[in-house]
Amino acid sequence: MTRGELKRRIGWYVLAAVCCLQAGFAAASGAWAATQSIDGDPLDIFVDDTGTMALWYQGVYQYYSEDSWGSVLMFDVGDGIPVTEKYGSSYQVGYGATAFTPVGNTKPNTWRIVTVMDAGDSGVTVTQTVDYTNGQSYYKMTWTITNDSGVTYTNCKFFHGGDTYFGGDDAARSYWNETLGMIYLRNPDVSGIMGFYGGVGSRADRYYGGYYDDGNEYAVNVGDLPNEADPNYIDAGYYLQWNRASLEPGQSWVITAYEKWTEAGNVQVIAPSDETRNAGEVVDLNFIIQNFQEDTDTFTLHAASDLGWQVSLPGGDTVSVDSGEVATVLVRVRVPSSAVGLIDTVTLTATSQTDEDVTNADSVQITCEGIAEEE
Ligand SMILES: [Ca+2]
Ligand SMILES: [Ca+2]
Repeated sequence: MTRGELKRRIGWYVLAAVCCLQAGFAAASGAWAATQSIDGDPLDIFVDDTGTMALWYQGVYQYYSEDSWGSVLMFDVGDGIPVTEKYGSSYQVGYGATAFTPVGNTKPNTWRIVTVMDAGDSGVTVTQTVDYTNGQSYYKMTWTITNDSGVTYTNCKFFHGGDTYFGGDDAARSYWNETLGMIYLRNPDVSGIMGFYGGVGSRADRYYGGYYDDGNEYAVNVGDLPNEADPNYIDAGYYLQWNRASLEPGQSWVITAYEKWTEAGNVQVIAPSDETRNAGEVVDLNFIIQNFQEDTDTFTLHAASDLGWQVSLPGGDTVSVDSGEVATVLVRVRVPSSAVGLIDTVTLTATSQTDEDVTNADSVQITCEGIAEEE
């Protein structure tokens, strides 16, 4: 499918999305029954009933044609020479995937969209949950892939990605951060970064950043991403891939991922994934500091907890980073024994010692579960 065809196909949807955003009302037409939306700030998120998504950050759409962002699931079936079945969101159908069969698309609360899709008549169901905490510059995606059939599927692969736009200018370059397992973009004149990464325990097995059409070919047709990010390619798309050897009857495969945006700046702070921990635990968080200036610089670090939990910087409160390079900064957080049920936000700020206007911050949420200690 060409971009023109794709654009015409979704034209009604885009128009409706924009109208809805501008008017600020919850649409109730028949055409809208299949799409759910989260009206937040700075993010607005739309999900259709095959899992294709549109998203605005600070009022600017972030994927080409506004909704070039979706999932692909494939697995092998049959003895002897197996047949690979490939299912995808409506966005990926143009590249050769069979569309997921919509089962349900609901909004259990203001900040969550749950989309249930069948992979044909295989008995495999994908439940995509999108969660957003209003005010944050990231959102969470959870895919629960359940095999309700009586047969085992092998060589299971799940992809999510598409054609990124980013920051009002379709001229983003892609990079890979090995520490965070994050594929990310820069659009130097207009933005900070836009990045996509697996959650705790869900690090992606493979990645791709570069020519958007190649990304779709790798995901849908080749069936493996090449572990490449091409920073020379402008107009990038990006993808992540997760693998699982088999999915047996009754088993579920749960994958989590986040996508995030940061403010423009020549230093970037990138937080790790959100964590859920028990009361009384010590959590070590590895933040990334990246220096996009032309010279080596030293940054002053400041870690803070919204709820006043004890935070420290075991490696010291400054870090020196060469031009274009990254450094890892450890932030240690002690979860109080009295914190059960609370969610804290921990923020690391880095500020240049040569130019205090070169500053950036990013945050991570720690959810405290577990049994409170006996008083
Ligand atoms: Ca909004
Ligand atoms: Ca692009």
